[in-house]
Amino acid sequence: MKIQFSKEVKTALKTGAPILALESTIIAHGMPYPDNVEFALTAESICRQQGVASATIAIINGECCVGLERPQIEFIAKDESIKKVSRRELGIAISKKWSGGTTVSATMHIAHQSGISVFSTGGIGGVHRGAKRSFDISQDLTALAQIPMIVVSAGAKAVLDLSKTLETLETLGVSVVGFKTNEFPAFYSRSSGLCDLFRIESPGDATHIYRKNMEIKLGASTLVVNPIPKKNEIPIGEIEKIIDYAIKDARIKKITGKKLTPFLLKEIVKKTNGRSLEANKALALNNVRLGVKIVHQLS
Ligand code: PSU
Ligand code: MN
Repeated sequence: MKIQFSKEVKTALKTGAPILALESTIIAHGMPYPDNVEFALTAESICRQQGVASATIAIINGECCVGLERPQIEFIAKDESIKKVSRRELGIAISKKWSGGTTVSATMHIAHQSGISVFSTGGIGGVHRGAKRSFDISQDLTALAQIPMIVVSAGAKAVLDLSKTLETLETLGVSVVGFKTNEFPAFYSRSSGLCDLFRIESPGDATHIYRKNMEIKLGASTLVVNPIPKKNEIPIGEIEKIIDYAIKDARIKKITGKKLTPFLLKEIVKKTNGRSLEANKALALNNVRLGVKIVHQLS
């Protein structure tokens, strides 16, 4: 697979230095400009300060880029025509020379092909509410089932059916562990009421389990779920009404498929006067911090 590496990532790959993969749909479609640039640059600087190469992954003019230069980040964050590229669309994006943010599934694919084993995101995609009718289940789940990496996320996005998402992760054989919790986090909130997770206490626990999963040739990812910091959380009771409202609005406006998640996130930012955006940034950066510690343990 042809991959364009940044200087930083190329050097790290050569010397075996620690690398953390980061995605770009969260930049292009998950947050508004200029918050998204600030977020992306902060995420990268957290990595660098801790001696980890930051590998933000995106498609630029049909090239798979691993590690972006600042103008490329600005481009992904600003350009209105940037696509949302999932794993099944990677070949199309390359063939048609698209520029696009890569989702969790596409980012995992490229990271794995690059030899990178740890990836931090905000919240994974999953089973949408109303999936009984719509069949809308994110490719993120199948990618987690098929690609053996460590993925750090604040649970799955709160707009989803979290209980069905967790059940599906089980069906697909994904090894889910809670970082200092036995409860599946609900993205903006720390609790979901789903309390059956295996709890780990340290980044070392995560890497030990991942190594064992690799030894037994599990094939699926080790998903480390990391709750949003207390000071940034929006209690589930408060956010739930707003999510319900946004989902109803999406139904009325007939927004489906890959447009649905970005639409819901945007509506929730509007309805919370930006509080959900601050929460989203905080939880994603918190996952970067944990990802960095995990990468260090691994190398
Ligand atoms: N985490 C965030 N914001 C986001 C995403 C994750 O905090 O926007 C993105 C990821 O790229 C994920 C995608 O793969 O949302 C899920 O989209 P869908 O539900 O269409 O599969
Ligand atoms: Mn979908």
